[in-house]
Amino acid sequence: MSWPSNPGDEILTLIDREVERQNTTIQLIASENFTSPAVIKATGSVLTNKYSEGYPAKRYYGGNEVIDEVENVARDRAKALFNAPHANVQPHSGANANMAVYLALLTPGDTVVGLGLDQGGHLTHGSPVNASGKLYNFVSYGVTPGDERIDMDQVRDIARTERPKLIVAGATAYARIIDPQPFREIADEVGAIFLFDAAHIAGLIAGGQHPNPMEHGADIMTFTTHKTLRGPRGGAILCTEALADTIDKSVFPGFQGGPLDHVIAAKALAFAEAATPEFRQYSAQVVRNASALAEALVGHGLRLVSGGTDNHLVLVDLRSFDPDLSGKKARLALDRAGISLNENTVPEDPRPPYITSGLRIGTPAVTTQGMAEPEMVTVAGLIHRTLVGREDEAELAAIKDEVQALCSKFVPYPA
Ligand code: DSN
Repeated sequence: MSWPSNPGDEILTLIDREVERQNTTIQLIASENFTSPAVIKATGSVLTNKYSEGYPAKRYYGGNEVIDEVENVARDRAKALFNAPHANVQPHSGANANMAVYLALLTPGDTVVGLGLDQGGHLTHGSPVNASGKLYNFVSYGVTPGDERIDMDQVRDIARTERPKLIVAGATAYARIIDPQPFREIADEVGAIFLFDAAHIAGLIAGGQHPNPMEHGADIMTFTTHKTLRGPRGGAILCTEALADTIDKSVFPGFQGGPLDHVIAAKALAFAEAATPEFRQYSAQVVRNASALAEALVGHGLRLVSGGTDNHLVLVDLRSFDPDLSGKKARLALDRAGISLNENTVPEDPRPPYITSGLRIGTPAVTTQGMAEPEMVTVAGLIHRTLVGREDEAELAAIKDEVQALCSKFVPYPA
């Protein structure tokens, strides 16, 4: 047979351009990473051709003998990596993983407690614009105005008053360790189920840099596989044996159709990579790099929410640096200088989420490409120069040249 082929198709050209962009600019989006060639190979494999609704040995389609093995390997590796009794590796994303958990455990209108979006939480933790906030009665907790750490007294007070069915821990823009233990104690006191959303920090947990919620009382842990964990884009759910059947039924047939078998294969490869001593060193370096970046940014006069970081990211509050500089304006200038990151709300942000007063800066990707503390000092200097010189196109072009020179020493995907 002959396949249609158009080597000049603009999409192929665009893929080449994106490789070039990733190789020559600095990736500081805290939820991004560079995947290994093995992970990329699996996501581009013929496993994408298969339909396998159901679970291993319980499929609705024939020809799944290979896929069954793939999914079993992925589930076993996920369980081993996080010391979890049960794993579901089918969620297409972290948002789907969370939604599947809610649909499994809650009835519309039920009360749930979670970290507010403007305090560092996630859309799926009850934002009114998300299905979670539309279907369920989410009551938000936040960070303290003082040290800007999660206010556990508030979590306890809200839980005692609201008697939620579910308590959600986890964040997308929070730079500190989240101790699962006090959440467990509060959940026990009010009779709630405890979900830890480890989307951002799954790789840090696997690498021993953050307490493992599955070993500290979480009933369920959802996570994404593509952030600090450095796997393909996707989600997964870990849970106790008691919840396994309910969770599985909620993912399929409750919420999703056929699994993405090529992605499940890539997840399995990433789980194996994350179980190595090299990955442990990598995740320790992610944290050291974030600390070095934090210190250097503070040295340039930037205020960090909570004053620093324990994990893979820092959250910069731009208001004291320059009241006229929104997160959005800063991000657009940094884009022109070849530095990719995202604007982010800061606690009690007076600006709307589309504009914001903050920047979220993460080190997972730059650490994968081999950058260490000295480069973080350089990167902080380049960020500071960009913020100061944001109206000066010549300065931005000069910074972009320096960015390119730096990146040329740490090329993630050489030709
Ligand atoms: N988009 C993810 C992040 O950047 O944190 C959350 O969904």
